[in-house]
Amino acid sequence: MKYIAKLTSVIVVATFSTVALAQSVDVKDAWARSTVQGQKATGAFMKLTAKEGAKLVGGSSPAAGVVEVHEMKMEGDVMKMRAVPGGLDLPAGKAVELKPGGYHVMLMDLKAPLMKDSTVPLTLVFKDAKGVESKVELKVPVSTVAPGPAMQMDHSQHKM
Ligand SMILES: [Cu+2]
Repeated sequence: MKYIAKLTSVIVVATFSTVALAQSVDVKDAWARSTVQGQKATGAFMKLTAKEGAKLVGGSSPAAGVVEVHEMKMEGDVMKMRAVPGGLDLPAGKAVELKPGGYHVMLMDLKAPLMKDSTVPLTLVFKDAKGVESKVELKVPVSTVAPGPAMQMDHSQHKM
């Protein structure tokens, strides 16, 4: 119950788009896919721009037992996903998009379903070229499809 109270108070702070507290990596358009009862894993998606270049090496969330950086790839005609070895490269100044069907932040061992229109706290861990770690704390909006300008629904479902 304590956890829920905490969540409610931070929602007030979070604005419509995700607010990143660190300056080194810019996070835009973050969202996490909602889950149903019994579902143990889901993905979080966003656009990341590292001004000086960095790597997304991991994350954590009070809502999930395990957070990993994943990629999806077609192998033959099977879609497979796996942890990105060594982390996801973020070239300096270039926006890298994490999206359904591609790179994503995988939330596993979920403690409760992620309800549509709620938010999930997510901490991303980055490493710069010198190997120095930095963290970005997010309140990621939970949605069934990628939120976006106008009606992008058809497109986002296509990409799955
Ligand atoms: Cu995954």
